[in-house]
Parts: sequence; C-alpha cells; structure tokens
Amino acid sequence: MADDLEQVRAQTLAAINAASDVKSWDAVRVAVLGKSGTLTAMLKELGRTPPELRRERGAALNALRDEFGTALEARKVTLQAEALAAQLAAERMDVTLPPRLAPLGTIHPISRTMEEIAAIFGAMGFTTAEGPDIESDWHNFSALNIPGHHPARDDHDTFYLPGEPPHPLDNRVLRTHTSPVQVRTMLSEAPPIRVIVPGRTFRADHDATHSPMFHQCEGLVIDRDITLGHLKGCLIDFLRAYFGIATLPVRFRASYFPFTEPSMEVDIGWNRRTGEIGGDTDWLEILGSGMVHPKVLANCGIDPREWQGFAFGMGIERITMLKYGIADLRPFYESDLRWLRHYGFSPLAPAILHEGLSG
Ligand code: 2NL
Repeated sequence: MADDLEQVRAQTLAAINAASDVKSWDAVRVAVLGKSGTLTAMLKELGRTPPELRRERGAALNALRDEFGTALEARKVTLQAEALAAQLAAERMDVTLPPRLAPLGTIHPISRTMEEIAAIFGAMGFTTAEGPDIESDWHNFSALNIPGHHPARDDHDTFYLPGEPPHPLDNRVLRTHTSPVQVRTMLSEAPPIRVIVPGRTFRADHDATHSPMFHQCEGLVIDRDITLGHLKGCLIDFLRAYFGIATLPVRFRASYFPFTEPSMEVDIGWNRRTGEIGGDTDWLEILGSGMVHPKVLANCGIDPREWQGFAFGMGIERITMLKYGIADLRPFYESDLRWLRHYGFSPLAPAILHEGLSG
C-alpha cells in the first residue's frame, strides 16, 4: 500500500478507536466517509490518477473503505454496550432495601369514638345519617316541640347567623344538637327508622369544660309498638359494648326534655374517687333519652297513633374522655401533634365490632 494510504489508515483507525461516545464516533465517521470526508475525497480524486495506477489505487481505497466501515461498526457496538452498562449502573436500585415509610397520621379520638358508636349500633341494624351544620330554627327547635318562647331556647345559648332570614320565623342557626338531622330523616323516609347521627354541634359556651363547638351522637328508632323496654335494652347493650364491661351497672332516672315523653337520663356505675368506670359506689350521668314526643312525630309527618319511637343523645367528648382517661377538653381542638400521637388511633386498625369492643 502507498505510504499516504498507510498513514490515512493508521490515523483513521486510531481516531475510530479514540471515539469515546456515540457523538464523537459519528464525527469521526462523517470526517472519513461523509460527503467531504477524507476517504470520500480520495475516491473522487481517482479520476485524476494516471490510468496505469488507477486500478490498483481504486482497489486499495475500496479495501480501506470496507475496513473503516467494519471498524466503525465494531466501535459503535462497543460504545453502545458501554453506554448501556453505564446507564444500568447509574440507575441501579436495590430492590431488597426496606421501603421508606411515609409518615402515618392517627385517627382523632373524637373520630374513633364516632366509629365505635357506629360499629356498635351498626351491629344492631342502625345506619348513620349526617346533615348540615347550619340549620333553620324550625328544624333545630320548633319541630322538636321547643317553641319560640320556651326557656330551652335560652338554655341552648344558640349562635344565630347574621343576615335576613329566608322567612321571619325561620332564622338560620348553628345547630345546637344533631336532632335536626333526625327531623330531616323522618320527613324524607318512611318508618321503620333506625338511625344514629354523629356530628358537630354549637353552643355559645366557652370555659374549661365547654367548647363552643363540640360533638354529639343522637339516635332514633321509629317502628310499630316500640316501648321503653326497647329503649332500655338498646342503651344498656350499647353502654356495655362501648365501655367493654359486660356487667356495667346502668340506671334510668326520670327527667325532662321537650322532645321526649317520658324522658330519662341514663347513669352508669363508677367510682368517683378513683375514676374507675364500672364500680358500684357512685352514679355518673352519661346519656339523655326518652320516647319521642307525639307532637314531634306529628311535626315530622309521622302518625303517632301508628308509630312510636325512642331517641337518645350523648356528648362524644365526654364519653371519649371517660373511656380513655383524658382529663382536659381543650387539647381535642388544638391540633397538638404530640397529644394526637399519644391519644390518636392507628388508621390501620379501624373500629370494627367483633364480638364487642373492649377497652
Ligand atoms: C342529651 C339528651 C337527647 C334526644 C336527645 C331526640 C331527637 C328527636 C326526637 C326526640 Cl328528632 N328526641 N333526641 C332525645 C332525648 C335526649 O339528648 O343529653 N344529649 C347530649
């Protein structure tokens, strides 16, 4: 081979092997075999080569072109393999590492108690109903046999909403109990009814033991021939399941509510000195209840001669504090993460009634 070709060959093969990535590899390819590449130029010059040398020179150039093509292809395969290996190394992951745990929140004790109540009454065939925080005073008071002049309205210390009422007798209020949801249920559904209504309630009260926003759960049963016996059995079963004490003493004591007749407050046995629930030394008031007043049934479109029922109500904060030994009401609403982690419940272990809930 001519010296000049030998030199081109050596330089080109060196350049091909020096290409360190696909980009520089392509630059070498273009510089040699491209339109104005070195070998392309030499092939073009073949026409000006003296005829006696042309054949031999042509064969040599063609051989070089084949050799460069083969070398380029081989280098490309190597570079692509190297690139793939580098990418695999960079993106390597250890699938045997334990997962990074996302921070897990906790279920607020108020929510937990509402879930437990729903689980217990759910097992007795009750469904859960919810309704608006803002109510008309008809749904909140009048339908429940609490007329405008009744002292119970003052007792409630109601938040009245500002602005023109849609009707002079129908001011809007923040509901003072969840009863208006039961009123709505009676108006929209035919008996029999078995429903519990947990939710937020509001009263203009604020001191160490009262918050202007708190939670209640009420319950309502409407059916034919419902008696005080059904009320007592249902609430005794509920309280024993909720506190997880099969022998919990329960006492019914005559009382007064405008929406029930007769009305009863329900006490459980406890020990005032130790705070232990289930003792038999003292009584602790825990629920209000009664047979739904015939006027309330009639107000809600239910014929009291055909249907009877009982209703009850309880404060969620109070029964939560009793069950879990929480002494202060205020942290319920302060979103203190340390308190929430301490008193909160795992979202992975929801309240499910399985042969009773226990402490
Ligand atoms: C208490 C007392 C009570 C009711 C709530 C009720 C609801 C309707 C009809 C009749 Cl729609 N009664 N609810 C009845 C008796 C007592 O709650 O101490 N709550 C914390």
